[in-house]
Amino acid sequence: MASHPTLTSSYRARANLPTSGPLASYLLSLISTKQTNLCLSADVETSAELLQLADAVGDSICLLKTHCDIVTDWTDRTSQALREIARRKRFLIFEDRKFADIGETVQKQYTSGHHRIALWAEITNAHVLPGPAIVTALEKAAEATIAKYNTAVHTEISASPRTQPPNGVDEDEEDDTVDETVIEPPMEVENEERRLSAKATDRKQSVVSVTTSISMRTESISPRPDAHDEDTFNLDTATELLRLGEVPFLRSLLLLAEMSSEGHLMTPEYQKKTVEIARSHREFVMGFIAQRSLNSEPDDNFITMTPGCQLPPPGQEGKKLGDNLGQQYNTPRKLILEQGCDIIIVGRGIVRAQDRQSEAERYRKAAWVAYEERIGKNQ
Ligand code: 5BU
Repeated sequence: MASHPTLTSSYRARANLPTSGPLASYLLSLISTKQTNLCLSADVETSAELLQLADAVGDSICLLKTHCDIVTDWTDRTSQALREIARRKRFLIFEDRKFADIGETVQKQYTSGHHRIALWAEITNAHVLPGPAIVTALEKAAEATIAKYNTAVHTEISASPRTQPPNGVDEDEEDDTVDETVIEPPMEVENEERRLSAKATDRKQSVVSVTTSISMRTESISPRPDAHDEDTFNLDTATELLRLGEVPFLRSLLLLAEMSSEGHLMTPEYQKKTVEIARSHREFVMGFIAQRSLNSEPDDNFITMTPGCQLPPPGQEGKKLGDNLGQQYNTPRKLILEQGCDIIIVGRGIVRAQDRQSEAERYRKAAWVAYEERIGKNQ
């Protein structure tokens, strides 16, 4: 594998590069703070199991990957509850939707329908098979979603008659009689404590149930987490997470450049074109799904996320693993250390374990040790 500076840089150093978009920067900082480059692929079929899994494994992951269309009873409540766990356990959500249609259609698939992915998943992915317009279309839809959200929050805050309370609802400010001219954020939250309705500024300015969630979300709109010195990093994780702040309400895309399945048709030529498309959308495209790092130009700082990862059972080290349906597995060490990948994506390796929480920790440690070895530990 050709050497590239991103292969030997720490996640934190990469977070602070100008080539990291704001969400990528946040994710890299989060990885560094939580010391986890593990993404859980939560391929379960009910909302209850999804939420239980997210809660059990949340501390060990930087990212949770969903296939919302395999959850039989998915509703807006599922996404709301998942977001709440993500906020509490601090991880990002990645819907593995693999868009692959014309621009007009993917915009609708991304923002509408039963799942309304753009409202709750910070990250999604796309094939570039239809050509580069798929990226432009998704980027526009993402921008519209963010703008709508920011307008809703901004209107909410500016409609407030006085300074927003630092924490929690100020009961005195509530006026339940006002429910006209409701401005809904894109994520409609039914929870009583998270009422986001605001009335127009030309009306009596007394409503506005400004809640904790609003104040935190508003702060998170700030584009980039603060850069820290490497040596402030001995503070404990909780303090660091507080300092990092909430996940910003932003959206980003991964391009599929190389699949893990046997005999996939993504040739080196296709991959090359995929990287070129990513380079012309650096703000929106944070990286690739691939089996190796594709960073090659000086400005490349793409994040490589890699499915097809399992630890072999004891005694079977070195054996080629698969699932008899085309999936091919590599170890965290091979993917992170030898192939230069940044985040391992693990599904059944964790989901089918008896103790998912401790198995997730085993994967987290294996991938983290491989990363430390790659960058030369004491950096
Ligand atoms: P597994 O149980 O660890 O094999 O699950 C892998 C997950 O990653 C699963 O959700 C797949 O849909 C997903 N995946 C993959 O396995 N290979 C790929 O190339 C891509 C996604 Br893209």
